[in-house]
Amino acid sequence: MKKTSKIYVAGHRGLVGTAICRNLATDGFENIITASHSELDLCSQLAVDDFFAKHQPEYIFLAAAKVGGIMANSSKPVDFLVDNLRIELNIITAAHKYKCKKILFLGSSCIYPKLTKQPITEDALLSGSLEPTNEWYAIAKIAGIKLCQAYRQQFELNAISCMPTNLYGPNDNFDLTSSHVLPALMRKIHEAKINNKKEVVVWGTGNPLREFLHVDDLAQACLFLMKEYNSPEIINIGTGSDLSIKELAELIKNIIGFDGNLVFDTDKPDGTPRKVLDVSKINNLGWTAKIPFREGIKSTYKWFLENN
Ligand code: GFB
Repeated sequence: MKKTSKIYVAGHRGLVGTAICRNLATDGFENIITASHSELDLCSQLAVDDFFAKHQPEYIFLAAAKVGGIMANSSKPVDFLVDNLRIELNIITAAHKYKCKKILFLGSSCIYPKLTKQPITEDALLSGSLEPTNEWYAIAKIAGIKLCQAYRQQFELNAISCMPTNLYGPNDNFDLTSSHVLPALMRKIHEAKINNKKEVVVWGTGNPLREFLHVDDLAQACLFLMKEYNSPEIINIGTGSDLSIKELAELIKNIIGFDGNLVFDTDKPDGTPRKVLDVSKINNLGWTAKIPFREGIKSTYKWFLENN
């Protein structure tokens, strides 16, 4: 990938897409193409085809997706399955048709079985049953992986797939009905503090274990893979360490400076009990996460205060 290469970032307004654009710009890439939802509906095959015919991108970061936390995933199965299948199919098909040089597809750690061995190695894919709260999203993402592998096998498209762990950072979604846990707890704890509340409600038991990666680390990993990785096999991106939701809530309380109590709403789902990725494959290739968790949460909180 040259500094002048034509690079299309699909999903450039989301958490991941903004970070990829930011990191591409910092690294001196000067020919980045983007299109907002009103300019290009990625669920429309015709629109995507026209866009590719007009712009002929050489490299594609496929970061566009219908995403959300545990409640959004389980309450909108059609949106999570259909929108994601359409987006992937339209873009990967167009990448082949318009002879793009390389495409990076972003999957998710939720593609792995609910009760698989931890830390999760890439070969756990399709070795067991999925977590029911996000199986719709997971099935769509698995289809995206298989599309990349199929286009590589049949047509030699250089399509690679990476599996990021749970992400956080600037431009995250802080809407309490659709967000992931980290931005949700940040907002709830912040609002409890400024409104002098005595407690904050945390969904589930607080026992599930999750791994969190700052989205700037993810973006650097994506750039690294676009330059260095050319295999049909999926590759994990994460830190390799995790903590419980209760510990996460305590950490955010400490950073924000809230000393009220945590109340656990066990009517809400826990989801998968543990989801920590084995990242030895990408580490051995030469990439590791750099942003310490506490620093990442602090800078994300600063962003939240400035932007919400
Ligand atoms: O981040 P999250 O929504 O998704 O929830 P998953 C993680 C854990 O945090 C669950 C708990 O055990 C939630 O019950 N939690 C506690 C909360 N309080 C809250 C809260 O206020 N909001 C939210 N959202 N959670 C997602 C998948 O699973 O992981 C997606 O649904 C995606 O498909 C993503 O793959 C990476 O980690 O359980």
